[in-house]
Amino acid sequence: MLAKFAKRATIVFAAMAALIIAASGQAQAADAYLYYYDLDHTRLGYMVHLDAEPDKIKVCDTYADGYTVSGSIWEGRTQIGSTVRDGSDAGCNYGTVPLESGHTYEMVLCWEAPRAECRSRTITE
Ligand SMILES: [Ca+2]
Repeated sequence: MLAKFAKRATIVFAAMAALIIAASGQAQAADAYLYYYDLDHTRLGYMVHLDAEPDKIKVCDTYADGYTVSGSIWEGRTQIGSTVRDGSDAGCNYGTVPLESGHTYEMVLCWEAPRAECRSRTITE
């Protein structure tokens, strides 16, 4: 009888531990970074999705070359919020992006020089 109770208690505790892990994983804010390096491995800029309420993006130009960088968030072909640009002044620029939990988005960071490419990564809110 005691052994049976102990076994059942163990199962309950294991289930509770799993629940706690799942809950803390969901509640944990996870900021996502996207860096833009050129072919010489020079960092031209970066973008961060700040996983707060409301969600924000931070865009930073880190290379004084006369070109800005721009960051944006996309869900498929739909842009969420506005494009945030930053030049080579001090500090970074911010924008608010209304992201919904459970959705998958693309962070896109572009170097605004002629014929430059963009970098991107997927995030799940
Ligand atoms: Ca620049």
